[in-house]
Amino acid sequence: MKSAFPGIKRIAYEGPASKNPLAFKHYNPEEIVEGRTMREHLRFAVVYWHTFRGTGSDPFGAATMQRPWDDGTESLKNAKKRVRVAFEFIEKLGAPYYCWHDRDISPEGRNLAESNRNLDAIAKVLKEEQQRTGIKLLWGTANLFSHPRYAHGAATSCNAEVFAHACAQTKKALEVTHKLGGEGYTFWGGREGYQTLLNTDMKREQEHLAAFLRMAVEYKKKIGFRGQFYIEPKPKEPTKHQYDSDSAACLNFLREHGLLPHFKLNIETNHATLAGHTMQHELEVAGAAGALGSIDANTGDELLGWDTDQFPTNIYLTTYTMLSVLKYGGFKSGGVNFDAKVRRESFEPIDLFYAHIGGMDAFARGLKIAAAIRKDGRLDAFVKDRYASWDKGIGAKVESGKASFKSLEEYALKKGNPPKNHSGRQEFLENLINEFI
Ligand code: XLS
Ligand code: NI
Ligand code: NI
Repeated sequence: MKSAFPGIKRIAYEGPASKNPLAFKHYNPEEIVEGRTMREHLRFAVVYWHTFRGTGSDPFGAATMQRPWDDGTESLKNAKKRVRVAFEFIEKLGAPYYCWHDRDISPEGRNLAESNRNLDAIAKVLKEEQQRTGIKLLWGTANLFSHPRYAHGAATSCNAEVFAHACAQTKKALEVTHKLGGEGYTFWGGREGYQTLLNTDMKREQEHLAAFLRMAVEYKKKIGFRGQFYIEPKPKEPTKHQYDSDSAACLNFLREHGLLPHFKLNIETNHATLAGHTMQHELEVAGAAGALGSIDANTGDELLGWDTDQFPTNIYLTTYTMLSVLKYGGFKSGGVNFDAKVRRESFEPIDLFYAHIGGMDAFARGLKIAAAIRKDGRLDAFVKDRYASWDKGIGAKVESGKASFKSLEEYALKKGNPPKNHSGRQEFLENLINEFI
């Protein structure tokens, strides 16, 4: 097959002084940071759906993307060709992983059996390309939101027939993920939510969602799939309210249904913004619960209220993200997955390279800056010192469970004077971060 990206060679690390737009300035896969290579820390993944299926269409206009290798049809032949192109791209970029939805790699058939056969045919080509290049599957997932049958949701549909179909589709997607050596599987509740409570039995729908996930856990064990399960929080879009609205809601749901041991979270930057949180907040909530699994690296536009899925280039964002990731011990099964799309106006194939190179460099810088802040130690020391009153005396008594309202009243009465506080020093700390950026 002839090259889809002629003239583009494997993207190399050329260092910060390079002016070559097709080179890494900061992502040096072999460079050691905190005892691990950058490749091992960041575990970059390319998403199949935006990068190879994104057309650039929006509610106001038609497709804009120039993809000369793609004939625009839903044929198996075209789907197979696309796989070769995808692997040429990922290999030239030097990303070690990729991710897919079942229906963006292979066409939906006239019925489930035909869809399954299509998926098997494509999985065969994916396997060949994985073996040829050494590129691995970070996670797979089922698209349970595009087809009209999922208009009312999939696992939370009011229609039990649709629920059954969604389970069958997920079973197959799990098998294919397993067959391709996937290191994880993500559940994003595409349309699992509601548009209006007037027609919705919320409790019943959530119980169905739990039943769906319970069966997935069961089946995972049955087929011996050892990859990590993730839930990806998102508050809205396409529905008015999605049940997996943010990290806290997901954790509560998983705990309520006894599913927490089987899942971690896949946190997406733009979803955090839509939930009215920062990425750092979402990562800290997940991390504190031991559930920080993976990230969908993108960014939203602060002035737009929807999931714009832009490539991340903001160094503060990547620094804060990597500070949290390092704090909770780094990625195990997860990685930095670019769930991001080039703008509609960036329609040439080469823009795909610029976008990913920029995202990878931004994360490499974030990683290096976060490691430098940790090595410096002043930030950590400040936080530790801020809570010093809990390390001894009355604080230690409370933390060890040896205090009561009565004993604390006695203590406070004896102390008499109002307790003395120290400054929170936010501005001082913001300046400290800027020393490293
Ligand atoms: C959509 C989600 C989706 C998941 C995978 O907003 O980010 O792309 O990552 O289903
Ligand atoms: Ni995502
Ligand atoms: Ni998203």
